[in-house]
Amino acid sequence: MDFIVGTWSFCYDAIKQGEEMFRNQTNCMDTIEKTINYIEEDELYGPCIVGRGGPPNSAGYREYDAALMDGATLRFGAVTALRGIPNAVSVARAVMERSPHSMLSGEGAGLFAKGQGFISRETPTPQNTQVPGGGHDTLGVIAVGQDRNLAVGVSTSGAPGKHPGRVGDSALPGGGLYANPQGAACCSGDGDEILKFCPSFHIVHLISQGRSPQDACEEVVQNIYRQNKHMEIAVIAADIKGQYGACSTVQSWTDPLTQKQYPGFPYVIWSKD
Ligand code: SD4
Repeated sequence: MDFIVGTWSFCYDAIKQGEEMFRNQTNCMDTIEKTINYIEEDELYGPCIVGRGGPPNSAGYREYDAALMDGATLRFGAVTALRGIPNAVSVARAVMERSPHSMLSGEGAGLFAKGQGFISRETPTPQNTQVPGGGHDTLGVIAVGQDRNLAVGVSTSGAPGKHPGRVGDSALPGGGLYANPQGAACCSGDGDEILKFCPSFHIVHLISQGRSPQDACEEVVQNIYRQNKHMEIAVIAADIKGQYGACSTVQSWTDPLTQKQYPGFPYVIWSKD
């Protein structure tokens, strides 16, 4: 890999853990899937809202949204409202690679996953979960490879206490993530609002027109902020030239492990140099 960029502080451990592998890894999809799986599988990261550690919906169980998109080919796979399978990004990848479809949802996504050998394993959900920053902790990862390709992936258990079947922005192409041959972007935040703005598509569109990722992120977040001053959104982006950017309306965040509060929106970058 040339570099990897991911949302939120918990991404640091996942990236650190895979560091040696990344140096020799050329496949962006493998890099993204492994990085996201690390957090999805770790209950320690409750109360962030990814995988096994995520908070339940209003009916008391977790439903996952996850997706992957490849920049060069626009290949895309997603699952939404998937129950009982925390490594949802791997199911999204299976949709992309082993089905004729791009997105599967709810019960149908679960049936597909079972058919592909994924094991349903619901773990107990925490009581009275306090999610830092109102629950905006979706994990998004962008990888840019030495072979000059790039890809993006996201995984979330979604807004805490959401209605069963609710789908947020995270797994929607153009909403929570997008990639084309020039750039990639993903979001975290209030998905019921974010999906109205297609921010990931907008950012990548601006990158395709020659804007830097930082510029593109700022323009899109400012544009959204002008229309809605109350929603939380955080975006990261990268381009094929190896530049990255980020912007957010997030005022502060709480470290899920230490419960300490910090200003702004944290993101993590790993670069081979
Ligand atoms: C959702 N966007 O389901 C997700 C939640 C989230 O950080 O934070 N994201 O609305």
